[in-house]
Amino acid sequence: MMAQNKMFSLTLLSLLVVVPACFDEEDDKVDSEGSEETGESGGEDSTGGDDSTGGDDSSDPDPVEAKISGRVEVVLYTEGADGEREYISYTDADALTDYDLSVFPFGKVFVAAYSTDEVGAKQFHGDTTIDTPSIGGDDYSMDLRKNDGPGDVYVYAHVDWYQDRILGSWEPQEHYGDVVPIVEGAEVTSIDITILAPIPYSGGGGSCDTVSVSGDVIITVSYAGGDVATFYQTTDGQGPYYGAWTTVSADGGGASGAFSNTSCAGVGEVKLRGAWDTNGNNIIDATDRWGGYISAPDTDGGPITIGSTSLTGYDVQIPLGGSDGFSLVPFTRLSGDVSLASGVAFGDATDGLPAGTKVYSVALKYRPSSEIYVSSFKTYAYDYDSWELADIATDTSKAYTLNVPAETIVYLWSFADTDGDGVLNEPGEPVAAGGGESSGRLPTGSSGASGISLVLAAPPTPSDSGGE
Ligand SMILES: [Ca+2]
Ligand SMILES: [Ca+2]
Ligand SMILES: [Ca+2]
Repeated sequence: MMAQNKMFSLTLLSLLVVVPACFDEEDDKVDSEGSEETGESGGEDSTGGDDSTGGDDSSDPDPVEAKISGRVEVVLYTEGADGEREYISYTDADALTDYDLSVFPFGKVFVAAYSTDEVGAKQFHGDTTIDTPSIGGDDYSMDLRKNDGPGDVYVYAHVDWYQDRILGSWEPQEHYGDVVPIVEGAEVTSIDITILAPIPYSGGGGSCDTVSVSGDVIITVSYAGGDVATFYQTTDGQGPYYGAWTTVSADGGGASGAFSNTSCAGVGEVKLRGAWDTNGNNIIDATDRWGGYISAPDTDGGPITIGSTSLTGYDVQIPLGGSDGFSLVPFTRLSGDVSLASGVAFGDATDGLPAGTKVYSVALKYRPSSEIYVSSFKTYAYDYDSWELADIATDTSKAYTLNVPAETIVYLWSFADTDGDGVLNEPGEPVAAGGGESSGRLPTGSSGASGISLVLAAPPTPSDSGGE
């Protein structure tokens, strides 16, 4: 394994889905496909001759432009002695770390909208960067251009937890909990995302003998500014480790510069990667141009092995083939049904729930420890369903479906708010934990889970006939 002084063993790690190079089409020039509809004339539109009238021009859909806005907040968690995620405020976390948590302790927050094409490749349609995020969250707004026409997009946010200006696969990220439909001219608001982040790590890495890997970074496409980061990834694409930044200079049709990365000796087999800050937001993100170590021009050199001596002459080419960036973690779904342990209808006169009850099924971000306020679901929950008793009185079960991030931990619960005060898990109020553990802990995996029954235990019976 790798020298771990910067590695967190948290399960932020994402499933590594390859992100092929499908970046920034709209930046400079419109390249080949997706020609413009934006009045620019220009594009040779081969196929159909004259515009206007045309009628059945059945080819590609017209690009659409839209705007998405919302708010991103980074909230903290800590892990209890039993390894369960627990909510912690910045103020309380301040006492546990050397960092000053009276100010936002992490780097920039990147927000992007993307969809996946028929072969699973991610296509980015818009992005924005919050340069100086705040405790308590920040508003964002981004313009989208979707060259493949109307359709659904995913919106996600990613924070530079390590402040190395490279967004990594294990840095906290979160998707908005549903797809966002995009049509021409749409202005979609309230796409709010809460990123769950571990409190800053204050342990220092130990010292070690260091070695370096050096060579040239070569950008082989038209260069219009922006620095390059070189770094290591594990052979399955997680990282970065040991990033270094290089300034490159225009050179022929592209750009080049010398880089050197220093790491502990004996790191072992890694991928040497390079990424160019194409969009100029001063961090490496999913929409930038990525590349890697080459053994010859345009030839992927494969993994390198970092042992006890420094390596020289290792060139990095950007872009390189279908070089992937890092994974994005889409959401998945948890589903099942909620019922009463007594097996009767929710509104059953003797063993059902009292009038005015509201029933919830919720995927929490933290282990519930005491009362939970519905009003704080925005912070505490990934998603929830709820029902008024009056609407489900004759049902014996209700199906729920919750959108949750893939490859994370959720705490799946059902609550019956029998006094309808918006405070759940109060003494005497029925609860049910999903996932087979008393905490309701449930790894979401890559594809979620279905058929999870949440059985609300022992509804308090009106004290006339002490049931069972
Ligand atoms: Ca980072
Ligand atoms: Ca960038
Ligand atoms: Ca209550």
